[in-house]
Amino acid sequence: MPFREEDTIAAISTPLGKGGLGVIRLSGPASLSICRKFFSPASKKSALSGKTHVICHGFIKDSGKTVDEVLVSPMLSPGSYTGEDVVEISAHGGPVILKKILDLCLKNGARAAGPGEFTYRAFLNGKLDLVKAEAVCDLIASATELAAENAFLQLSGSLSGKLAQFKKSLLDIASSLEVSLDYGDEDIKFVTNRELQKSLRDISSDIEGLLSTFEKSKYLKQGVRIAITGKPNSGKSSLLNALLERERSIVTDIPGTTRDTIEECVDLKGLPAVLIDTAGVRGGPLGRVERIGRERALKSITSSDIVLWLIDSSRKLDKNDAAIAATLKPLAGKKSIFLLFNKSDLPAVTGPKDIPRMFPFKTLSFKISALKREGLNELEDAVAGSLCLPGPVSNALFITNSRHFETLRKIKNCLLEAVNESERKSPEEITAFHVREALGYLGELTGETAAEDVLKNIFSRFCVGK
Ligand SMILES: Nc1nc2c(ncn2[C@@H]2O[C@H](COP(=O)(O)OP(=O)(O)OP(=O)(O)O)[C@@H](O)[C@H]2O)c(=O)[nH]1
Ligand SMILES: [Mg+2]
Repeated sequence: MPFREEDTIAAISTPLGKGGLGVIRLSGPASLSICRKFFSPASKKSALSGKTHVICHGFIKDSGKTVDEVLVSPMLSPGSYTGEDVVEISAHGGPVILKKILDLCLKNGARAAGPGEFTYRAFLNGKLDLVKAEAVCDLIASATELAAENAFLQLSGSLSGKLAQFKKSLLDIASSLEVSLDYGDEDIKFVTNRELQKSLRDISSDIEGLLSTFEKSKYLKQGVRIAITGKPNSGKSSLLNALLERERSIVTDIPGTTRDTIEECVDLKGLPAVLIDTAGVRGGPLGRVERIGRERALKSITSSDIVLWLIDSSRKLDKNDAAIAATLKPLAGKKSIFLLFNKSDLPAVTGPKDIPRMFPFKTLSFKISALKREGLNELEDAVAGSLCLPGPVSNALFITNSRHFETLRKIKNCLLEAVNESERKSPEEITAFHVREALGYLGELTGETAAEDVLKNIFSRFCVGK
C-alpha cells in the first residue's frame, strides 16, 4: 500500500452488487475539486461551494452525458471520518454506475484507495487509535448481535479507555522510580516499595481480568460448535430442524436415516453457533457406510464445545444408549454435556434418575419435544448461559483480538517482572526498565509506537472502501 497522505484517494464503500444506494468515498485535499469536475448541481443552492456537512443534489456528468442523479456530502477537515476533506457520493446502487463514477474520480486525479486506507488515514490523523480501528473491522465482520455489540463497545472506546488508564498509572510509576533514581545517592524515596508493588499488582490483575475473557470470546467470532448425538431415532435431526426453524435434515421413523454429519450456522440467543447433526450411534456390528458415519460423528463430538445428548424418553434405555454413554465418558468434565429427554409429548418411560448407573457424571438435563418444539427456548438459554458470555446489555468488555491478547500478556509479564525485582530489592533501574518495557508494549497496542509494517499488516486486512 502506498499510503501517502498528500494524495486524494477514492473507493466504492458499499458492497459491489445491486442495491438501492451505493456510496463512493473520496478523501484527501483534492476531494472537493475532483468532485466538482463531474458533479453538476441541480440548483445554485446545491453547488459544492466549500460548505461542510451539507447535502448537495445534482447529476454526475461524463463528457456532457448524465451518468446518474446523486446526493453529494462534503465533510471537510478536520470534522470527517479520516480527518481530511471527505466527499461521499450517494448514487444508485448498480455496479456499472458505481464503477463509472469511481473511474471519473480516478481520471480526475484521485488514486484508488488500498484496503483499509480510509481508516488508516483516520488513525494517522488521530481520529481513532489502533484498537478502535481494529474494532471497525470486527464490527463489519460481526455475524451476530452479541459480536457486533462487543465490537461497538471497543469502537466507542471501552478498551482504549482502559489502556489509557494503564498508561497513566504506569507513567506515574515510571516517573516516581526515575525521580528516586535521580536522588539515588541521597536515599530519598518518592514511593515506597510496598506502594509500588501494590500499584503494579493492581494493574496486572486488571489485565489478567481482560485476558481471561479471550478464551470465551472466540465464541463471539468463530461461533460455538454444538454436536447433537443420541441413538438412532432419538430425534437428532428433528432437533436440528427445530432449532434452525427449517427442514434441513431428513427425518423419518427409520433408524439410521442420517448417515453423514450435517453442519448449519444458527443465531443462538445472539451467539453465532454451528449445529452439527450426526449419524445415530449404536452398538453391535456396523456396515461400511455406518462405520464411516460413526467415525465422523465421533470426530464432531470430540471437536465440539458443547454436546447435546438425546435420549428417547418414551422408550427404555437400551444398549445403544449405553454405547453413547461409553463414548461420552472420557469427555465428562471436559466439555458441557446436556442431557435432553426428547419426545416429552409422549408418556415418559425414562427420566434423569435412570441415567447415573450408565453415566455417573453431573449433567444438566432438559425435557424437550423436538416434534412439538417444546422446551427449546429454555434449552437455548441454558446453552448460551453455560458459556458465561456477556448479556446483550451487560457492557462487559471482551478481548476478541489475538494481537490484543498477546500484547496484553507481554505487558502483564513485564509488570510481574517489575514486582519480582522490587521484591528482591534489585536496583531501581531494573524495576524501571520493566515498567518502561510494559509502556512500550502498551504503545504498540494502541498504535502510538507500532512499527509501520505492523500497521500495514493490520490495515491490509480491511476491505477496500473502509
Ligand atoms: N412424538 C415425537 N416424535 C418425535 C420427536 N422427535 C422426533 N420424533 C420422531 O422420531 C423419529 C426419528 O426422528 P429423527 O429426527 O429422524 O431421529 P434421528 O435421531 O435423527 O434418527 P437417525 O438419523 O436415524 O439417527 C421421527 O419419526 C420423528 O418424527 C418428538 O419430540 N416427539
Ligand atoms: Mg437423523
